[in-house]
Amino acid sequence: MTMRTITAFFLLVAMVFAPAAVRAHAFLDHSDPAVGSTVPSAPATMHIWFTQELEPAFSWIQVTDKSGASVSDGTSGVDPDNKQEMDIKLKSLPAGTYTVKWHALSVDTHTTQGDFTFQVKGS
Ligand SMILES: [Cu+2]
Repeated sequence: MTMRTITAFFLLVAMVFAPAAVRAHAFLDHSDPAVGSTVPSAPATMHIWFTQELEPAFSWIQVTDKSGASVSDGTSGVDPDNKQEMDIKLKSLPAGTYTVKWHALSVDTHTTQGDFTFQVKGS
């Protein structure tokens, strides 16, 4: 192959595979409680769903209160029955605002991360 043919070949390969790789990143799809929502009573578990399957060993989720202290009961991680879902069990939460931070390594080896808040209204 000539140099020009080789260059054209690699450009074609890049065009074919690049969009698929971008689509495959694990972004947050939705959560329960929902991103930015106010819930009437404390949820026992925070569930978040992603657009791609995750690598359990390199993906994590944490929930903290206003002072930055963890409110997890110690159990969190990728759901063994659904690798697009991470769950974290929560202590009994008083009314307040809570921050959820997540870090995900998708099966395509790209990492993504983000955070959001939700509020517990209390009685
Ligand atoms: Cu990716």
